[in-house]
Amino acid sequence: MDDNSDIPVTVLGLGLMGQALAGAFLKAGHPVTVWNRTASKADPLVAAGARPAPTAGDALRSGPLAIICLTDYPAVREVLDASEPDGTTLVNLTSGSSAQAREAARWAERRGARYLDGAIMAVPPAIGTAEAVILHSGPRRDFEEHESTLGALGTITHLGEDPGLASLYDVAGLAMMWSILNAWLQGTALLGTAGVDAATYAPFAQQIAGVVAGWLPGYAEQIDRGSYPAEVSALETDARAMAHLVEESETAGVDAALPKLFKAMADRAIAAGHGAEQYPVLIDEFRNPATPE
Ligand code: FVH
Repeated sequence: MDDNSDIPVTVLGLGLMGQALAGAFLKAGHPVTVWNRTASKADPLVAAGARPAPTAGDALRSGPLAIICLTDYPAVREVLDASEPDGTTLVNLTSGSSAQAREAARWAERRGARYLDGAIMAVPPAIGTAEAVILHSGPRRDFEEHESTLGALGTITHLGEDPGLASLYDVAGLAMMWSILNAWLQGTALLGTAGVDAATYAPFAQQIAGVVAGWLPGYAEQIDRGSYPAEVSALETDARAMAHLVEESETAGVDAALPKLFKAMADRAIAAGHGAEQYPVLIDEFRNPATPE
């Protein structure tokens, strides 16, 4: 029971995630009002003590804090346009782009509501535990006012005043996740052609991922300084190893598109004179996309 469990909380949207969110607030002892387009989805939560609201507008009027978690931002606007959220602090945990988050914040301000955006970096079963990382962006005062209540959902963080930050961190985190998984699949497919099964390679891949993760703080310093002295390895050395990866993949009949992308970006940086610098110098290739041929 958190120390302000008498604060009422409204949850709009009772899909897989919304149900978990409402359940966590109930478990923390808050009075919870719920609304969902398909009303029957509220039934298990009502049985657990939640109050069902007949409309979203009625739900929003039931307290100072409303969590909304629908499929996408157009759905959020559809629901909120039909209600008067003035005075309520809206915490939008729907996935979307930073542009959609900033537009939603402007829309809420025009309607007299306070708006915090958020990105859930967890699956429904983790909600209510420390493993559930939830990133917030928007006015710090709104975050701080409701921090204790929102903390019932998991480990929450305020990233900054720009409402778009949570979405940007979300997609940046997904970029890390998919890049690591795709790189692991590339290696697994390659080793599979030599009879090495995925379970055998996985611990080696985990060890590599951990080593590379350790490099990030030092590489980040180089990027923020704009200076990339080759303390560990020069980009030209990396590019030669990338050529080996392309060659091995093509010889083994494994898709070489990802290795070729690595090599193409390194070759562009080398052609621009950065071959003797360290790997993070490639940030400039990401910041200045190559013009499509
Ligand atoms: N589930 C997960 O693991 C991920 C984890 C990371 C964050 N996502 C995002 O959370 C949003 C909701 O995801 P969800 O898994 O709860 O999605 P569904 O189970 O499909 O529920 C969708 C709810 O949205 C309602 N809804 C959709 N369109 C409308 C609309 N036009 N008007 C009103 N409500 C709408 C839907 O209502 P109903 O179909 O039950 O009547 C559900 O309540 C999402 O952004 C994920 O990316 C989850």
